[in-house]
Amino acid sequence: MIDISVRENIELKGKTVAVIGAGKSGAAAARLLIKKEANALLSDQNESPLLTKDLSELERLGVAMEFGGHSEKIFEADMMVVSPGVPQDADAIRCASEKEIPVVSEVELASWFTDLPVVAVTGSNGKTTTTTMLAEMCTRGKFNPFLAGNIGIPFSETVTSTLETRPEKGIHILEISSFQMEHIRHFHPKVAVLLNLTADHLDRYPTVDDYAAAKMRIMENMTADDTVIFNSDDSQLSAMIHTTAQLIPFSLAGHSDSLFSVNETKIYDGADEILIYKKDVSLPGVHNLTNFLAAATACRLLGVTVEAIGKVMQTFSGVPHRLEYILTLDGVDYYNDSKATNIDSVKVALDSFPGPVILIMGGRDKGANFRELHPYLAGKVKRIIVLGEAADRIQESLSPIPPSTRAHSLDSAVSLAHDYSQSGDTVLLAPGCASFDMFTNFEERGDTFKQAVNALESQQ
Ligand code: UMA
Ligand code: ADP
Repeated sequence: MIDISVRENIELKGKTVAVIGAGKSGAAAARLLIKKEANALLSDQNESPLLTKDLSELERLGVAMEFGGHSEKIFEADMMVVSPGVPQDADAIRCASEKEIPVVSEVELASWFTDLPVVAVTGSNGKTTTTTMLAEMCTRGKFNPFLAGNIGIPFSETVTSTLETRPEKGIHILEISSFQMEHIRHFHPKVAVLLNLTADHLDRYPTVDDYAAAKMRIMENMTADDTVIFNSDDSQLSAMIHTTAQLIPFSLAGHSDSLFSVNETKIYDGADEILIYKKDVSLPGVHNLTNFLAAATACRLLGVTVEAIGKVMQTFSGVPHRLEYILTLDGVDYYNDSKATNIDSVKVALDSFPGPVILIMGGRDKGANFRELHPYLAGKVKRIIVLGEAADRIQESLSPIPPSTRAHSLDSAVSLAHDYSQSGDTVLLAPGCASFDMFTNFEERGDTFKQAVNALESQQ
């Protein structure tokens, strides 16, 4: 077995490490292990998890692989690395623990091999947006940020890229999910950014408390030399914070310890100088102001200038599929919020527009309580167009106010929205559901929506 009790003494050379899950994280972890002269065994329950390109590259590097099930070989390993998608109660993990094989997450493994500072962002909503804002502010502030984590780039991949040369002003900016925190031991961000906490992933965790506890492990190894930046407007989140690290709040409501303050029209920096007029902030929605404050607070702490921060607030173009502006046609604005896959993100999307809104909703039902949307629809949403597996339940929960229409494809939903709209309206795709009933993922759903909207323009 590998002794992982002291980070600095961990030695992988010549040891065998089983990597469970051969998605992006597993493949990147295997590459890192080979760099560290370990023997990597990549194991997946699925028959063909990897792309052919990855497969042949890993074969060339000497990674042993088994697909279509986990064999007994994984229990002969000296350590186990787990991909985020593998649940804690999976047989492979339970048995390894019984056999006292050390089990670590992919993010934990990667963290052993970098001394660059880590800024880690977590929360139930807004992680990708805030992480991307942060990286852009860091770049403008002359840092060399390495963006990774749940955003789609495994931490092991960026760490491997920094192994040989320690990049000047390098900094890891990580989007962190609850899954990635499940098997940490030493993972230790210099700065943790906590955005918000609402129920999510209840298909993986028995209770909301279990989900929250996994997320809050981000602070587990932080000390008085580190900083936790948190949204003090979120009382549920604030109540979960127990740490010896320094605490810096950010707040729209106002907090005496926050580095920025906000009034009706402006955002001020610590010196009470105007940082930016709200009307000049590049993204719509109060939630995006919160995301900007979170990113700005982390960046001030790192030494990024207020000028650089203000500039990004003004020019940041957003992340595709998150309240993404597409075009204006006949005076109607079209927005793609395909990543709004839960009720909270639909609420913030609706809060971002004065109305009237034509809302396109539906997809795979995750059991959400659509009735919670009633107060957000009233007086604002003039019609809902529903589609997908959740269509009936949405109609039952929300009708008769506002009126709703059933569409059988996203293309026809766009065309119906166009027919119902008039100048001054906003057409918003904010499904409040997963995409898997009709699409491979939320990106494909958003792209289909954008194509249909662009087609409307070219038909004119
Ligand atoms: N598997 C096994 N044995 C098991 C269970 C699963 O072998 O007992 C295998 C599956 O067959 C599959 C692999 O494990 O081939 C799945 O691994 P994975 O889902 O971790 O795949 P990755 O491609 O490595 O993606 C992961 C994250 N996935 C999840 O957290 C589910 C990606 O987040 C992340 O971008 C990526 O690592 C890079 O860090 C995705 C996600 O949906 C986007 N995240 C959740 C979210 O945002 O809500 C948390
Ligand atoms: P995550 O990475 O946490 O899923 P994203 O930045 O991808 O977050 O955004 C997911 C959805 O949540 C989008 O619909 C987006 O408009 C919405 N959203 C973004 N920031 C916030 C926030 N601070 N609070 C609530 N919803 C948000």
